[in-house]
Amino acid sequence: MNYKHIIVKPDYDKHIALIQLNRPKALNALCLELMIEIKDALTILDDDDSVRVIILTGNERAFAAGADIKQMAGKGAIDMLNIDQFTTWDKIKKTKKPLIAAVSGFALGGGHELVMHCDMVIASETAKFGQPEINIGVIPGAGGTQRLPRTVSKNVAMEMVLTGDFIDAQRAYEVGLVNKVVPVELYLSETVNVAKKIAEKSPIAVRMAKESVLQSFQSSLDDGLMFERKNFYMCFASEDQKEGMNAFVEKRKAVFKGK
Ligand code: DAK
Repeated sequence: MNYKHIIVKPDYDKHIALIQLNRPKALNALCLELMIEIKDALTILDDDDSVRVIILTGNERAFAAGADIKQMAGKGAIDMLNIDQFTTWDKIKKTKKPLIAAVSGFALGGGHELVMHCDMVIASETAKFGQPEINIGVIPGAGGTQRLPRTVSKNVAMEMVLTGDFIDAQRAYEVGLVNKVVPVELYLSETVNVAKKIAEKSPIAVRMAKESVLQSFQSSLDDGLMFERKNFYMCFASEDQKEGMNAFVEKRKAVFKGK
């Protein structure tokens, strides 16, 4: 899997794939080509049965400092409409496997929106999160105004979106934007530790669980409960359910095959 703006390691660790954004000179700004590469890589990894968890990361200085402002600066509304970036972003949103962001340095604008497309976030102490689009005369365009208030409080979302101020890793942890903050030298290895735990579970149950949690953001409680119920029953169609419950009864560790 050779790309220009990202590095992809399908077997970074057992059942764990890694996508690393790789435009360091531009702080990993998300040019259109980079986003298409992420979409392509995710499509392949999501279909690869040997991959159970996907990690998305940048480098120590930046996860991503946002969409590429230099690429956007001269565009008009119809140009933006015709570029139709949502085909790309929607694919990221629909990734079936767990996506974990390993964030160090800047995660800003579209970079932060990309982080919010992930299912969990491990941050280095040096991470900085923000929606600074307001400083350049626009607003978030890849879900920031909608996902942020669903993740943190309305007031924190307003603060970030209206002032454009960055928040540091500790505050991001306190407001629920990240799962864990670790020293910078550990942010990737700690993400792998979390990914390993998930990779040992039944991939079918993991998929049902991810789908069900995400469904809670777009349905009433009763509709969501019905969705969960169907996914719960679906697990009983898997060999993994038999293996998991038999292993418990037999006092041994379950070995899940994703079948
Ligand atoms: N775009 C392009 N280049 C960028 C960039 C960006 N977002 N951020 C940084 N760079 C480049 C700088 O231009 C500089 O390049 P050279 O001048 O050396 O060629 C290099 O990265 C290093 O940056 P600095 O010299 O500025 O480094 P500093 O440490 O001084 O400052 C900074 C770091 C992150 C505070 C600063 O670079 C900065 O404020 N960057 C811009 C952050 C920002 O405003 N981000 C939001 C962009 S708007 C959509 C999807 C997504 C979006 C919209 C729609 N659809 C699906 C429709 C997203 C929009 C955005 O993200």
